[in-house]
Amino acid sequence: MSEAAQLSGIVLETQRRHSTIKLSDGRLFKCVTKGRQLQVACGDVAQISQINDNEGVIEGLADRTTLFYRADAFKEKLVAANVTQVACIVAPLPAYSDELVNRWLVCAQASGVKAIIGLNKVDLVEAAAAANALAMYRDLGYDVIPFSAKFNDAPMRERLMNEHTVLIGQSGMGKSKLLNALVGSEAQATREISTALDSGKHTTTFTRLFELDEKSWVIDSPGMQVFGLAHFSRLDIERAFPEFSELIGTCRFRDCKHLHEPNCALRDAVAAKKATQERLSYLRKFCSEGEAVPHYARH
Ligand SMILES: Nc1nc2c(ncn2[C@@H]2O[C@H](COP(=O)(O)OP(=O)(O)OP(=O)(O)O)[C@@H](O)[C@H]2O)c(=O)[nH]1
Ligand SMILES: [Mg+2]
Ligand SMILES: [Zn+2]
Repeated sequence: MSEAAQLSGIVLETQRRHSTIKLSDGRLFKCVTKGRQLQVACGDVAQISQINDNEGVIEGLADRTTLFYRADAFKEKLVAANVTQVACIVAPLPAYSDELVNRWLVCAQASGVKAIIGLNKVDLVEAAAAANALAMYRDLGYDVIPFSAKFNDAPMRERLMNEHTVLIGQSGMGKSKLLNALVGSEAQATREISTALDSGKHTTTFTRLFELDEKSWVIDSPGMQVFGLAHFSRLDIERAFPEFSELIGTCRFRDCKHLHEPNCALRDAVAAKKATQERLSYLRKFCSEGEAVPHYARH
């Protein structure tokens, strides 16, 4: 391999086989990925060979500390590599999906990544009800951080320092607005809610990494309406529910699906008000989706 192939840098942006890489000296390279096997994600550290001053070829990727991605029976979609935390961004308006929040929390937990919940738009009167609804996540051990990307991003900013974070959430929650507040410029386009909802389109169309300082970076991602967990086994998912994880394996039947089986430890926990029916329903739903996936689609 030539000496030039020793160059390595962080992936700021990637679309199919085209990526933008930033070297540690600040130089930017537009790169194509070599071969069809390699899947590159924002946050990856790529080894590149140089074609000229600003173009290169991605030859390989450094080992990842973490990989956050979604998958259904047919395909997987990488979201971010090497993140230390996932920040689920929700807002009172437009209304957020509680099920999606649960999917992200489970995905983060099963991927070994810390998750936090950012409640944006606390300047709106509707925020109080949203804060009440989110209190249950605090009881489960997740930090819920109320903030306003428009008027006061400080509570969130504080949580992003010295971390590698991916902002994740539905369209219109204010991820890009937060990103812009953090970097102090209109780096990412944002759109008024009414127009965003009317058009049914997402404002941010691809994932992008932004550095806050030497130790901190944040990835802004497009709004997501679906988030499959097909890459996890039943056990991975069961263990990703903190209130149920220690009970797994203690049901009367070893292969208990926690539906109608007698002496189910999870249902007993719900009956004893140590866990909620909603969370048990999510656990059942996420597990059954995984089991519907043909075996060959799994790794
Ligand atoms: N009132 C209020 N509005 C906000 C706040 N933060 C963001 N918004 C508005 O919410 C709308 C959506 O913001 P975006 O940042 O584009 O949302 P997004 O999550 O990036 O959406 P996608 O890119 O489609 O995923 C815009 O109209 C913002 O002005 C806030 O703190 N308060
Ligand atoms: Mg956006
Ligand atoms: Zn059970």
